[in-house]
Amino acid sequence: MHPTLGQIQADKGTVMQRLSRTTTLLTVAAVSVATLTGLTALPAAAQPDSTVPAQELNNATLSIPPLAGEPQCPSGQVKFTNGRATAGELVELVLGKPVNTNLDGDAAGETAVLVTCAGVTSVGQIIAVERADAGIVALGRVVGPRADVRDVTGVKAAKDGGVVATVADHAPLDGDSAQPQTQGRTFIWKAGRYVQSAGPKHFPLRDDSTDIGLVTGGVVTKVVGGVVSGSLTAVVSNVGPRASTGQMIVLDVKGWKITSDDVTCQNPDVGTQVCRREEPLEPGESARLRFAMRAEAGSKPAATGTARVKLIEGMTVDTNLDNDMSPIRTRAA
Ligand SMILES: [Ca+2]
Ligand SMILES: [Ca+2]
Repeated sequence: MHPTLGQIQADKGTVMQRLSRTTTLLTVAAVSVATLTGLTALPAAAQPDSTVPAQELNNATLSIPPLAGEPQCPSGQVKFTNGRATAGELVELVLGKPVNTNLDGDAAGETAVLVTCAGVTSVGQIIAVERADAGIVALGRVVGPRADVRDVTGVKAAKDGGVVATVADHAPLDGDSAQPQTQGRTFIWKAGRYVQSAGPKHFPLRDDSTDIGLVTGGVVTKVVGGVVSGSLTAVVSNVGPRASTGQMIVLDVKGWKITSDDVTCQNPDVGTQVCRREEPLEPGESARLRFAMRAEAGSKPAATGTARVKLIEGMTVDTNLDNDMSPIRTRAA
């Protein structure tokens, strides 16, 4: 990725990489390439292959980008052993088979690998690395879950450089009835970021998909007997085009105890509150929900937070994540 080698050396690096993925065979390969191309063989140390073999990758410390909405998945500098990194009893990161390819304009090879966070849910992303003298260099996330992609489940080298990622519109839970649609989309490194260079850009509309959204109102708080309280209104809407099933509302505003008469909230303690609304919403229909917020005397509750709506998993799929989140903002009367 970093243009430190000359073009000829870099070209050789790519040929070498095609000839062999193992460090042991590289010296032999270098001689063969030099012989075939008539180039002068340089000392092996001067022309390192910048791809990273599976054995080395599987036991390395890698820089793992965080997965949005999956705080239980380890991120940052993560040490892998035999391709796995465990976080608690229920969550682990699992490396797939690494793919050697040329992600960018420089001819040296890079390595891409699928990193799956497996637990109650299973969500994948593709990261890229290369080897430099100092060790394995992180080249960032090639593709991960985002608005139109919920999951990444595979990676292979693209014919003309880059990688073909298998992306899915749905990350299944155990016992889930909504099967993901998958597509192959090609990504390359261009002008300082990973961009899609081939393959479909959107998923076709599913039979079981719709678009649910959430809008919150401001919270005006008052203090009575040292207790701060306020009322939060959230409107959940079904933009359509199909009927939704139940919805989950996740309220994240630290230091507040949140209750509701309109929905069933499972967490009585102060912190993230998860509430379920089981009633379906027809296209165009919305539901106004009220939540009571309360903070104990002397506590320091957060002034702001977020509210998010999700469809109860496994029944229908929300095709648009951009309208799922709304801020919680409190202010004193
Ligand atoms: Ca390259
Ligand atoms: Ca939505």
